[in-house]
Amino acid sequence: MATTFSDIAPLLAEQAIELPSWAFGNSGTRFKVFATPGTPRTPQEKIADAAQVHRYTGLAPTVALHIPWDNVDDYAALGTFAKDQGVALGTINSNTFQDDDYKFGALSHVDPQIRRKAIDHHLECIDIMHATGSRDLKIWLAEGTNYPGQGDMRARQDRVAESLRTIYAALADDQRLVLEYKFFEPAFYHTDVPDWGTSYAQVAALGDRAMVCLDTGHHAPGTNIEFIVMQLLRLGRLGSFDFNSRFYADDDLIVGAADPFQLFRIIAEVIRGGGYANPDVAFMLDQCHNVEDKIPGQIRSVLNVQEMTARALLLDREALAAAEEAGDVLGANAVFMDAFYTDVRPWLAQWREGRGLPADPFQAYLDSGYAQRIAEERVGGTQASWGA
Ligand code: PSV
Ligand code: MN
Ligand code: MN
Repeated sequence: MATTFSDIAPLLAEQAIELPSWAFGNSGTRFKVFATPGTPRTPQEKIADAAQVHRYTGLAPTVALHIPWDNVDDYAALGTFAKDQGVALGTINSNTFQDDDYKFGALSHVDPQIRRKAIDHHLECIDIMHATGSRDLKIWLAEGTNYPGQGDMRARQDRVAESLRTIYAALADDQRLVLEYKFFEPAFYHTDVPDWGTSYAQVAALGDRAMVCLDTGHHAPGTNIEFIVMQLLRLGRLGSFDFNSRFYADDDLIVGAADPFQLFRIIAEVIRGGGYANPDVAFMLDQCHNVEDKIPGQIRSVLNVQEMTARALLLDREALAAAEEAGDVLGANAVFMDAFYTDVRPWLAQWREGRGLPADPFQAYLDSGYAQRIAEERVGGTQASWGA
């Protein structure tokens, strides 16, 4: 029997998407960062903005922090502040890419003292996780080389493994390490964790609470990302997503903007593999809003994820399986495409209203006057930016 909207309603109610604190700061390219009035100046203001997204969509109950960009004296108090705003603090992201010492690597550096410094930064992040009640430590390594021969790739890999072992050993039993991969940038010849296979090999050597983070923008163009999703779920190591979209490289644009069909295919595979509404697989955004307003940009993003999730949940799996088994190539593809082409927006609007949310969260936010208020109130101080 075909899946209906009422069948999927309870599953949709379970959706939770984590927002990155850095999405609320100003960002840009190496050519120019355009500032926006009302941009947060403190971690508290970023959290307050993130809470607006949750308030109008009901989809974004947690906010990820980036250390040291979100440094505060009292993280437990920051957690209480978040709670008062209606959200909770989530993943803690480490940062080993903005210190001169890390020019030639951090966890992979040849100098044991620099490796130690990078490891200690992660131990500090774990302390913060204790104060915030965060489960996940997310590590993205900006290390690698620019020229063949510049470094010994094998020795670097071994040093990353050893450093990760030390960090993993410091986690509490209910905490996880999530290792992100990226095939280029800032290093351009090789990166030390370039692909899901390397991330998998590294985390598998650590233990059950080490997982892979899949950032949708971190693959070569044309990569079949849903295949990677399938494989990591199959191996029990898909820990989280960093959702965003891209036309060219790591563009960090609004998820579902560049290729909604790819987002649909990814989420369909998550559902197929038991990763949907499964706390083991965290849905997060990793985006920057260079020219669009940030809060509406995040609202649009979580709604895009919700819409593609609804479509993917509507996929008639029985009909699909029957067509697949019968070797009915076009029939199977038609079942798949039917779900993708279903316009779920009118139904989602109604469903939201039934749950006490605005039918159109985007418009409700624009009408709320919040943007005008923060533009007036947040004068003086330094606006946050991606990187501060
Ligand atoms: C850099 O590519 C990056 O976008 C990674 O995806 C991290 O998740 C993020 O920055 C924050 O460190
Ligand atoms: Mn990322
Ligand atoms: Mn990235």
